[in-house]
Amino acid sequence: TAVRTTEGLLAFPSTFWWGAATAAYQIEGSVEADGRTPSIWDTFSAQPGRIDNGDTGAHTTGHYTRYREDVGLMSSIGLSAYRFSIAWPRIRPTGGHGVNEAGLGFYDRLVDELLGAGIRPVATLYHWDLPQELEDAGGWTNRDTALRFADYAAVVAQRLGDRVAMWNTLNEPWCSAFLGYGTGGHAPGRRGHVGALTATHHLLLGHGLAVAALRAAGVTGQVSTALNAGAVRPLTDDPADADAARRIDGLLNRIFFDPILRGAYPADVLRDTEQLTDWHFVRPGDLATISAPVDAICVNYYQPDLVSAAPDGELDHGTPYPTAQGVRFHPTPGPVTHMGWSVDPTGLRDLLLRIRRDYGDRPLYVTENGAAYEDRIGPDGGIDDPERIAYLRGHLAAVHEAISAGVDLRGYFVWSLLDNFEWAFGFSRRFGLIHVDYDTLARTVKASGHWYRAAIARGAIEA
Ligand code: PNW
Repeated sequence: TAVRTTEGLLAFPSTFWWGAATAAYQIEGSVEADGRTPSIWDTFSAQPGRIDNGDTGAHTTGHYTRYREDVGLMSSIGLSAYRFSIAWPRIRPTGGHGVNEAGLGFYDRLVDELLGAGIRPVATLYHWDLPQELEDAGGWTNRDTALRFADYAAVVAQRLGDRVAMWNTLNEPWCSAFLGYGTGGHAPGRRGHVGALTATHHLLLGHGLAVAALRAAGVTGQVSTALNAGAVRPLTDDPADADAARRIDGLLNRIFFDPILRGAYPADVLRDTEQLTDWHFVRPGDLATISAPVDAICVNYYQPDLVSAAPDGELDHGTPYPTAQGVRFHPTPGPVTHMGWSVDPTGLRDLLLRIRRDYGDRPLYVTENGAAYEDRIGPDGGIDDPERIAYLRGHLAAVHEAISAGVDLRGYFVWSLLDNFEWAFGFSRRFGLIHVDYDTLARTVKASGHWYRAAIARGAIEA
Protein backbone atom coordinates (compact mmCIF):
# COMPACT_ATOMS: atom_id res chain seq x y z
CA THR A 1 0.00 0.00 0.00
CA ALA A 2 2.62 2.51 -1.08
CA VAL A 3 1.33 6.05 -0.98
CA ARG A 4 3.54 8.99 -1.79
CA THR A 5 3.41 12.74 -1.59
CA THR A 6 5.63 14.44 -4.13
CA GLU A 7 5.60 17.65 -6.14
CA GLY A 8 2.28 18.76 -4.76
CA LEU A 9 0.60 15.46 -5.54
CA LEU A 10 -0.89 12.79 -3.29
CA ALA A 11 -0.21 9.53 -5.11
CA PHE A 12 -2.26 6.37 -4.58
CA PRO A 13 -1.10 2.75 -4.77
CA SER A 14 -0.98 1.39 -8.33
CA THR A 15 -3.45 -1.33 -7.27
CA PHE A 16 -6.03 1.21 -6.05
CA TRP A 17 -9.58 0.76 -7.38
CA TRP A 18 -10.85 4.04 -8.81
CA GLY A 19 -14.58 3.52 -9.01
CA ALA A 20 -18.03 5.00 -9.33
CA ALA A 21 -21.32 3.61 -8.04
CA THR A 22 -25.02 3.44 -8.95
CA ALA A 23 -28.09 1.44 -7.91
CA ALA A 24 -30.66 -0.37 -10.05
CA TYR A 25 -33.84 1.50 -9.16
CA GLN A 26 -32.06 4.84 -9.35
CA ILE A 27 -30.78 4.44 -12.92
CA GLU A 28 -32.39 1.59 -14.85
CA GLY A 29 -35.95 2.57 -15.73
CA SER A 30 -37.66 -0.10 -17.88
CA VAL A 31 -39.54 -1.19 -14.78
CA GLU A 32 -41.86 -3.49 -16.70
CA ALA A 33 -39.30 -4.94 -19.11
CA ASP A 34 -38.37 -8.60 -19.38
CA GLY A 35 -40.56 -9.88 -16.57
CA ARG A 36 -39.61 -7.43 -13.80
CA THR A 37 -42.27 -7.21 -11.11
CA PRO A 38 -42.91 -4.24 -8.78
CA SER A 39 -40.61 -3.47 -5.91
CA ILE A 40 -41.42 -1.51 -2.75
CA TRP A 41 -39.96 1.59 -4.42
CA ASP A 42 -42.42 1.39 -7.33
CA THR A 43 -45.27 1.17 -4.82
CA PHE A 44 -43.89 3.86 -2.52
CA SER A 45 -43.13 6.38 -5.25
CA ALA A 46 -46.64 5.96 -6.67
CA GLN A 47 -48.11 7.19 -3.35
CA PRO A 48 -48.84 10.93 -3.35
CA GLY A 49 -46.57 13.00 -1.15
CA ARG A 50 -43.82 10.42 -0.76
CA ILE A 51 -41.36 11.76 -3.35
CA ASP A 52 -40.51 15.38 -4.27
CA ASN A 53 -42.50 16.49 -7.35
CA GLY A 54 -44.17 13.08 -7.49
CA ASP A 55 -41.13 11.64 -9.26
CA THR A 56 -40.66 7.88 -9.66
CA GLY A 57 -37.92 5.62 -11.00
CA ALA A 58 -40.11 4.41 -13.85
CA HIS A 59 -38.32 6.68 -16.28
CA THR A 60 -34.97 7.68 -14.90
CA THR A 61 -31.69 7.65 -16.84
CA GLY A 62 -32.73 4.78 -19.10
CA HIS A 63 -29.61 2.79 -18.22
CA TYR A 64 -31.37 -0.54 -18.86
CA THR A 65 -31.35 0.17 -22.58
CA ARG A 66 -28.30 2.49 -22.62
CA TYR A 67 -25.88 0.43 -20.57
CA ARG A 68 -23.40 0.08 -23.45
CA GLU A 69 -23.16 3.85 -23.81
CA ASP A 70 -22.72 4.14 -20.03
CA VAL A 71 -19.91 1.58 -19.94
CA GLY A 72 -18.30 3.59 -22.77
CA LEU A 73 -18.47 6.69 -20.57
CA MET A 74 -16.92 4.79 -17.64
CA SER A 75 -14.16 3.73 -19.99
CA SER A 76 -13.56 7.32 -21.12
CA ILE A 77 -13.20 8.37 -17.46
CA GLY A 78 -10.82 5.48 -16.91
CA LEU A 79 -12.65 3.73 -14.06
CA SER A 80 -10.99 0.56 -12.81
CA ALA A 81 -14.16 -0.60 -11.00
CA TYR A 82 -17.91 0.00 -11.28
CA ARG A 83 -20.37 -0.72 -8.47
CA PHE A 84 -23.93 -1.42 -9.56
CA SER A 85 -26.83 -3.22 -7.95
CA ILE A 86 -28.90 -6.12 -9.15
CA ALA A 87 -32.67 -5.68 -9.02
CA TRP A 88 -34.13 -8.58 -7.06
CA PRO A 89 -37.53 -8.15 -8.76
CA ARG A 90 -35.89 -8.73 -12.16
CA ILE A 91 -34.38 -12.06 -11.09
CA ARG A 92 -37.04 -13.79 -9.08
CA PRO A 93 -40.27 -12.00 -9.76
CA THR A 94 -42.14 -14.39 -7.52
CA GLY A 95 -39.74 -13.70 -4.69
CA GLY A 96 -39.87 -17.41 -4.14
CA HIS A 97 -39.11 -19.99 -6.76
CA GLY A 98 -38.48 -19.82 -10.47
CA VAL A 99 -35.67 -17.83 -12.02
CA ASN A 100 -36.39 -15.08 -14.54
CA GLU A 101 -33.77 -15.73 -17.21
CA ALA A 102 -34.48 -12.50 -19.08
CA GLY A 103 -33.72 -10.39 -16.02
CA LEU A 104 -30.57 -12.31 -15.23
CA GLY A 105 -29.48 -11.88 -18.85
CA PHE A 106 -29.28 -8.10 -18.46
CA TYR A 107 -26.67 -8.33 -15.68
CA ASP A 108 -24.84 -11.06 -17.56
CA ARG A 109 -24.44 -8.70 -20.55
CA LEU A 110 -23.52 -5.75 -18.30
CA VAL A 111 -20.78 -7.74 -16.56
CA ASP A 112 -19.34 -8.88 -19.89
CA GLU A 113 -19.45 -5.33 -21.23
CA LEU A 114 -17.54 -4.13 -18.15
CA LEU A 115 -14.93 -6.86 -18.39
CA GLY A 116 -14.50 -6.10 -22.08
CA ALA A 117 -13.71 -2.50 -21.10
CA GLY A 118 -11.25 -3.60 -18.41
CA ILE A 119 -13.52 -2.46 -15.56
CA ARG A 120 -14.00 -4.63 -12.45
CA PRO A 121 -17.68 -5.38 -11.77
CA VAL A 122 -18.72 -4.83 -8.13
CA ALA A 123 -22.24 -6.16 -7.58
CA THR A 124 -24.61 -5.21 -4.76
CA LEU A 125 -27.38 -7.77 -4.24
CA TYR A 126 -29.77 -5.53 -2.33
CA HIS A 127 -29.92 -1.79 -2.86
CA TRP A 128 -33.43 -1.36 -1.41
CA ASP A 129 -35.70 -2.71 -4.17
CA LEU A 130 -37.46 -5.49 -2.27
CA PRO A 131 -40.04 -7.38 -4.38
CA GLN A 132 -43.42 -5.96 -3.37
CA GLU A 133 -44.88 -9.40 -2.81
CA LEU A 134 -42.31 -10.08 -0.11
CA GLU A 135 -43.27 -6.79 1.53
CA ASP A 136 -46.90 -7.91 1.38
CA ALA A 137 -45.81 -10.90 3.46
CA GLY A 138 -44.17 -8.61 6.05
CA GLY A 139 -41.00 -7.52 4.26
CA TRP A 140 -37.91 -7.28 6.42
CA THR A 141 -39.97 -7.61 9.59
CA ASN A 142 -40.65 -11.19 8.44
CA ARG A 143 -37.75 -13.55 9.09
CA ASP A 144 -38.64 -15.49 5.94
CA THR A 145 -37.43 -12.55 3.80
CA ALA A 146 -33.85 -13.29 4.92
CA LEU A 147 -34.19 -16.87 3.64
CA ARG A 148 -35.70 -15.72 0.34
CA PHE A 149 -32.78 -13.28 -0.01
CA ALA A 150 -30.29 -16.13 0.30
CA ASP A 151 -32.16 -18.10 -2.40
CA TYR A 152 -31.92 -15.10 -4.71
CA ALA A 153 -28.21 -14.62 -3.86
CA ALA A 154 -27.53 -18.24 -4.79
CA VAL A 155 -29.17 -17.80 -8.20
CA VAL A 156 -27.17 -14.67 -9.02
CA ALA A 157 -23.95 -16.24 -7.73
CA GLN A 158 -24.44 -19.26 -10.00
CA ARG A 159 -24.72 -17.01 -13.02
CA LEU A 160 -22.17 -14.24 -12.30
CA GLY A 161 -19.91 -15.80 -9.67
CA ASP A 162 -17.04 -16.41 -12.07
CA ARG A 163 -16.82 -12.74 -13.17
CA VAL A 164 -17.77 -10.35 -10.33
CA ALA A 165 -14.73 -8.87 -8.56
CA MET A 166 -16.52 -8.01 -5.32
CA TRP A 167 -19.97 -8.66 -3.86
CA ASN A 168 -21.87 -6.41 -1.49
CA THR A 169 -24.72 -8.39 0.05
CA LEU A 170 -26.58 -5.30 1.31
CA ASN A 171 -26.33 -1.59 0.70
CA GLU A 172 -26.78 0.46 3.86
CA PRO A 173 -29.04 -1.76 5.94
CA TRP A 174 -29.37 1.19 8.35
CA CYS A 175 -31.39 3.06 5.72
CA SER A 176 -33.51 0.01 4.88
CA ALA A 177 -34.35 -0.58 8.55
CA PHE A 178 -34.45 2.86 10.14
CA LEU A 179 -35.85 4.90 7.22
CA GLY A 180 -37.88 2.12 5.55
CA TYR A 181 -39.48 0.68 8.71
CA GLY A 182 -38.64 3.37 11.31
CA THR A 183 -39.43 6.89 10.08
CA GLY A 184 -41.22 5.75 6.92
CA GLY A 185 -39.26 8.25 4.82
CA HIS A 186 -38.09 5.45 2.54
CA ALA A 187 -39.98 2.49 1.07
CA PRO A 188 -41.96 0.64 2.28
CA GLY A 189 -42.89 3.70 4.36
CA ARG A 190 -43.68 1.92 7.62
CA ARG A 191 -43.20 3.59 10.97
CA GLY A 192 -42.19 2.18 14.32
CA HIS A 193 -39.04 1.60 16.32
CA VAL A 194 -39.66 -2.09 17.05
CA GLY A 195 -40.18 -2.76 13.34
CA ALA A 196 -36.91 -0.99 12.58
CA LEU A 197 -35.00 -3.14 15.08
CA THR A 198 -36.70 -6.31 13.84
CA ALA A 199 -35.82 -5.37 10.25
CA THR A 200 -32.24 -4.67 11.31
CA HIS A 201 -31.85 -8.20 12.61
CA HIS A 202 -33.47 -9.83 9.58
CA LEU A 203 -31.33 -7.75 7.20
CA LEU A 204 -28.23 -8.89 9.09
CA LEU A 205 -29.47 -12.47 8.99
CA GLY A 206 -30.07 -12.09 5.25
CA HIS A 207 -26.49 -10.83 4.91
CA GLY A 208 -25.09 -13.85 6.75
CA LEU A 209 -27.19 -16.33 4.79
CA ALA A 210 -26.21 -14.61 1.52
CA VAL A 211 -22.52 -14.84 2.45
CA ALA A 212 -23.00 -18.58 2.92
CA ALA A 213 -24.82 -18.83 -0.42
CA LEU A 214 -22.06 -16.94 -2.25
CA ARG A 215 -19.39 -19.17 -0.67
CA ALA A 216 -21.36 -22.32 -1.50
CA ALA A 217 -21.58 -21.20 -5.12
CA GLY A 218 -17.79 -20.80 -5.17
CA VAL A 219 -17.73 -17.16 -6.25
CA THR A 220 -14.25 -15.98 -7.19
CA GLY A 221 -14.67 -12.35 -6.07
CA GLN A 222 -14.43 -10.86 -2.59
CA VAL A 223 -17.50 -11.10 -0.39
CA SER A 224 -18.45 -8.01 1.59
CA THR A 225 -21.26 -5.68 2.59
CA ALA A 226 -21.67 -1.90 2.44
CA LEU A 227 -22.55 0.01 5.61
CA ASN A 228 -23.41 3.70 5.82
CA ALA A 229 -21.06 4.21 8.71
CA GLY A 230 -20.10 7.57 10.12
CA ALA A 231 -18.10 9.38 12.73
CA VAL A 232 -20.43 10.46 15.55
CA ARG A 233 -19.02 13.34 17.56
CA PRO A 234 -20.19 14.95 20.81
CA LEU A 235 -20.79 18.70 20.65
CA THR A 236 -18.80 19.28 23.87
CA ASP A 237 -16.81 17.13 26.27
CA ASP A 238 -19.70 17.19 28.72
CA PRO A 239 -20.39 13.55 29.75
CA ALA A 240 -24.06 13.94 28.75
CA ASP A 241 -23.00 14.84 25.20
CA ALA A 242 -20.53 11.95 25.14
CA ASP A 243 -23.37 9.65 26.15
CA ALA A 244 -25.57 11.03 23.36
CA ALA A 245 -22.75 10.28 20.89
CA ARG A 246 -22.37 6.77 22.31
CA ARG A 247 -26.08 6.05 21.80
CA ILE A 248 -26.13 7.29 18.21
CA ASP A 249 -22.87 5.51 17.39
CA GLY A 250 -24.46 2.34 18.77
CA LEU A 251 -27.55 2.62 16.58
CA LEU A 252 -25.73 3.78 13.42
CA ASN A 253 -22.42 1.90 13.43
CA ARG A 254 -21.94 -0.72 16.13
CA ILE A 255 -25.40 -2.33 15.69
CA PHE A 256 -24.08 -3.51 12.28
CA PHE A 257 -20.31 -3.79 12.74
CA ASP A 258 -20.47 -5.78 15.98
CA PRO A 259 -22.73 -8.65 14.84
CA ILE A 260 -20.87 -8.97 11.51
CA LEU A 261 -17.32 -8.69 12.83
CA ARG A 262 -17.64 -9.82 16.46
CA GLY A 263 -20.70 -12.05 16.43
CA ALA A 264 -22.64 -10.11 19.09
CA TYR A 265 -24.94 -7.12 19.38
CA PRO A 266 -23.44 -4.32 21.49
CA ALA A 267 -24.53 -4.71 25.12
CA ASP A 268 -25.27 -1.00 25.49
CA VAL A 269 -27.57 -1.02 22.44
CA LEU A 270 -29.51 -3.98 23.85
CA ARG A 271 -29.76 -2.13 27.19
CA ASP A 272 -30.73 1.21 25.59
CA THR A 273 -33.56 -0.47 23.64
CA GLU A 274 -34.83 -2.89 26.31
CA GLN A 275 -37.85 -0.72 27.11
CA LEU A 276 -38.98 -1.29 23.49
CA THR A 277 -38.13 -4.91 22.85
CA ASP A 278 -36.47 -7.96 24.37
CA TRP A 279 -34.99 -8.80 20.92
CA HIS A 280 -36.88 -12.11 20.90
CA PHE A 281 -36.48 -12.18 17.10
CA VAL A 282 -32.82 -13.12 17.58
CA ARG A 283 -32.71 -16.94 17.56
CA PRO A 284 -29.92 -19.25 18.69
CA GLY A 285 -27.35 -19.57 15.93
CA ASP A 286 -28.26 -16.33 14.17
CA LEU A 287 -25.17 -14.46 15.31
CA ALA A 288 -22.92 -17.28 14.12
CA THR A 289 -24.60 -16.98 10.69
CA ILE A 290 -24.29 -13.19 10.66
CA SER A 291 -20.60 -13.26 11.62
CA ALA A 292 -19.51 -15.55 8.77
CA PRO A 293 -16.11 -14.21 7.66
CA VAL A 294 -16.13 -11.49 5.01
CA ASP A 295 -13.18 -10.61 2.78
CA ALA A 296 -13.49 -6.85 3.16
CA ILE A 297 -15.65 -4.17 4.74
CA CYS A 298 -17.20 -1.49 2.57
CA VAL A 299 -18.32 1.86 3.92
CA ASN A 300 -20.44 4.60 2.38
CA TYR A 301 -19.61 7.97 3.88
CA TYR A 302 -21.20 11.38 3.34
CA GLN A 303 -20.94 13.44 6.53
CA PRO A 304 -20.14 13.15 10.25
CA ASP A 305 -22.82 13.51 12.93
CA LEU A 306 -22.49 16.11 15.66
CA VAL A 307 -24.78 15.49 18.63
CA SER A 308 -25.56 16.77 22.09
CA ALA A 309 -27.83 15.80 24.94
CA ALA A 310 -31.04 17.80 24.56
CA PRO A 311 -32.76 19.46 27.50
CA ASP A 312 -35.22 17.22 29.36
CA GLY A 313 -38.51 16.85 27.62
CA GLU A 314 -37.36 17.74 24.14
CA LEU A 315 -38.81 14.97 21.99
CA ASP A 316 -38.06 14.38 18.33
CA HIS A 317 -40.95 12.31 17.02
CA GLY A 318 -39.32 12.01 13.60
CA THR A 319 -36.06 10.52 14.80
CA PRO A 320 -34.92 7.30 13.16
CA TYR A 321 -33.04 6.35 16.33
CA PRO A 322 -35.11 4.16 18.67
CA THR A 323 -35.01 5.34 22.29
CA ALA A 324 -32.54 8.09 21.42
CA GLN A 325 -35.01 10.74 22.49
CA GLY A 326 -33.20 13.61 24.09
CA VAL A 327 -30.42 13.69 21.50
CA ARG A 328 -30.10 16.76 19.32
CA PHE A 329 -28.28 16.78 15.96
CA HIS A 330 -26.25 19.85 15.01
CA PRO A 331 -24.90 20.99 11.66
CA THR A 332 -21.12 20.84 11.51
CA PRO A 333 -19.86 24.39 11.02
CA GLY A 334 -18.85 25.03 7.43
CA PRO A 335 -20.24 24.39 3.96
CA VAL A 336 -23.11 22.05 3.16
CA THR A 337 -24.15 20.33 -0.08
CA HIS A 338 -27.51 20.59 -1.84
CA MET A 339 -28.68 17.77 0.48
CA GLY A 340 -27.86 20.05 3.43
CA TRP A 341 -25.15 17.57 4.42
CA SER A 342 -21.92 18.92 5.98
CA VAL A 343 -18.72 18.81 3.98
CA ASP A 344 -16.15 17.42 6.40
CA PRO A 345 -13.51 14.99 5.10
CA THR A 346 -12.02 14.57 8.59
CA GLY A 347 -15.10 12.46 9.35
CA LEU A 348 -14.06 9.96 6.68
CA ARG A 349 -10.48 9.80 7.93
CA ASP A 350 -11.64 9.32 11.51
CA LEU A 351 -14.12 6.62 10.48
CA LEU A 352 -11.45 4.62 8.63
CA LEU A 353 -8.99 4.91 11.52
CA ARG A 354 -11.70 3.93 13.98
CA ILE A 355 -12.70 0.79 12.03
CA ARG A 356 -9.10 -0.41 12.11
CA ARG A 357 -8.73 0.44 15.81
CA ASP A 358 -11.97 -1.24 16.92
CA TYR A 359 -12.42 -4.04 14.38
CA GLY A 360 -8.89 -4.90 13.31
CA ASP A 361 -6.70 -4.45 10.28
CA ARG A 362 -8.83 -5.63 7.35
CA PRO A 363 -9.26 -4.68 3.71
CA LEU A 364 -11.58 -1.69 3.42
CA TYR A 365 -13.27 0.05 0.51
CA VAL A 366 -15.17 3.33 0.38
CA THR A 367 -18.05 2.18 -1.82
CA GLU A 368 -19.86 5.55 -1.85
CA ASN A 369 -18.79 9.13 -1.32
CA GLY A 370 -19.95 12.19 -3.18
CA ALA A 371 -22.10 15.28 -3.13
CA ALA A 372 -25.24 16.81 -4.64
CA TYR A 373 -24.92 20.31 -6.05
CA GLU A 374 -27.06 22.41 -8.34
CA ASP A 375 -25.31 22.07 -11.66
CA ARG A 376 -25.01 25.05 -13.95
CA ILE A 377 -25.03 24.37 -17.67
CA GLY A 378 -22.72 26.81 -19.42
CA PRO A 379 -23.30 28.42 -22.82
CA ASP A 380 -21.13 25.79 -24.50
CA GLY A 381 -23.15 22.98 -22.89
CA GLY A 382 -20.37 22.24 -20.40
CA ILE A 383 -21.07 21.78 -16.71
CA ASP A 384 -18.86 23.48 -14.16
CA ASP A 385 -19.17 21.89 -10.73
CA PRO A 386 -16.19 23.21 -8.76
CA GLU A 387 -17.88 22.39 -5.43
CA ARG A 388 -18.10 18.72 -6.37
CA ILE A 389 -14.44 18.68 -7.42
CA ALA A 390 -13.50 20.24 -4.07
CA TYR A 391 -15.64 17.70 -2.20
CA LEU A 392 -14.10 14.72 -4.02
CA ARG A 393 -10.55 16.05 -3.78
CA GLY A 394 -10.94 16.69 -0.06
CA HIS A 395 -12.33 13.24 0.64
CA LEU A 396 -9.71 11.49 -1.50
CA ALA A 397 -7.08 13.42 0.48
CA ALA A 398 -8.68 12.01 3.66
CA VAL A 399 -8.48 8.51 2.16
CA HIS A 400 -4.81 9.15 1.33
CA GLU A 401 -4.19 10.24 4.90
CA ALA A 402 -5.78 7.03 6.22
CA ILE A 403 -3.70 4.88 3.87
CA SER A 404 -0.57 6.77 4.94
CA ALA A 405 -1.49 5.96 8.54
CA GLY A 406 -1.53 2.26 7.64
CA VAL A 407 -5.23 1.61 6.93
CA ASP A 408 -5.62 -1.13 4.31
CA LEU A 409 -7.95 0.96 2.14
CA ARG A 410 -8.04 -0.50 -1.36
CA GLY A 411 -10.53 1.49 -3.38
CA TYR A 412 -12.90 4.43 -3.62
CA PHE A 413 -16.21 4.79 -5.48
CA VAL A 414 -17.78 8.14 -6.27
CA TRP A 415 -21.52 8.36 -5.71
CA SER A 416 -22.58 8.57 -8.42
CA LEU A 417 -21.52 7.75 -11.96
CA LEU A 418 -24.46 9.74 -13.29
CA ASP A 419 -27.32 11.88 -12.02
CA ASN A 420 -30.24 9.68 -10.99
CA PHE A 421 -33.42 9.18 -8.96
CA GLU A 422 -32.36 10.35 -5.49
CA TRP A 423 -34.98 8.39 -3.50
CA ALA A 424 -37.36 10.67 -1.55
CA PHE A 425 -35.82 13.69 -3.32
CA GLY A 426 -36.62 12.34 -6.77
CA PHE A 427 -34.73 14.10 -9.56
CA SER A 428 -34.25 17.29 -7.54
CA ARG A 429 -30.79 16.30 -6.35
CA ARG A 430 -27.88 15.57 -8.71
CA PHE A 431 -24.88 13.52 -7.53
CA GLY A 432 -23.39 12.53 -10.89
CA LEU A 433 -19.96 12.85 -12.44
CA ILE A 434 -22.09 12.78 -15.58
CA HIS A 435 -25.08 15.08 -16.10
CA VAL A 436 -28.32 13.54 -17.38
CA ASP A 437 -30.87 15.62 -19.30
CA TYR A 438 -34.10 13.92 -18.21
CA ASP A 439 -35.95 15.03 -21.35
CA THR A 440 -33.51 13.72 -23.93
CA LEU A 441 -31.55 11.32 -21.66
CA ALA A 442 -28.38 12.86 -23.14
CA ARG A 443 -25.30 12.36 -20.97
CA THR A 444 -22.66 15.09 -20.51
CA VAL A 445 -19.49 14.49 -18.52
CA LYS A 446 -19.26 17.28 -15.90
CA ALA A 447 -16.05 19.13 -15.03
CA SER A 448 -15.83 16.79 -12.01
CA GLY A 449 -15.88 13.81 -14.36
CA HIS A 450 -13.01 15.29 -16.33
CA TRP A 451 -11.18 16.03 -13.09
CA TYR A 452 -11.66 12.42 -11.93
CA ARG A 453 -10.35 11.15 -15.29
CA ALA A 454 -7.17 13.20 -14.86
CA ALA A 455 -6.73 11.97 -11.28
CA ILE A 456 -7.14 8.35 -12.35
CA ALA A 457 -4.76 8.82 -15.28
CA ARG A 458 -1.93 10.01 -13.03
CA GLY A 459 -2.96 7.95 -9.99
CA ALA A 460 -2.83 11.05 -7.85
CA ILE A 461 -4.72 14.16 -6.72
CA GLU A 462 -3.49 17.66 -5.97
CA ALA A 463 -2.18 17.97 -2.40
C1 PNW B 1 -27.09 6.51 0.06
N1 PNW B 1 -29.40 9.42 5.39
O1 PNW B 1 -28.32 6.87 0.62
C2 PNW B 1 -27.46 5.44 -0.94
O2 PNW B 1 -26.68 4.27 -0.87
C3 PNW B 1 -27.57 5.95 -2.34
O3 PNW B 1 -28.45 5.13 -3.06
C4 PNW B 1 -27.98 7.40 -2.33
O4 PNW B 1 -28.32 7.91 -3.58
C5 PNW B 1 -26.83 8.18 -1.71
O5 PNW B 1 -26.48 7.65 -0.44
C6 PNW B 1 -27.09 9.67 -1.56
O6 PNW B 1 -28.20 9.89 -0.72
C7 PNW B 1 -28.50 7.53 1.81
O7 PNW B 1 -30.50 9.97 5.55
C8 PNW B 1 -29.75 8.10 2.01
O8 PNW B 1 -28.54 9.44 6.33
C9 PNW B 1 -30.04 8.72 3.20
C10 PNW B 1 -29.09 8.78 4.20
C11 PNW B 1 -27.84 8.20 4.01
C12 PNW B 1 -27.55 7.58 2.80
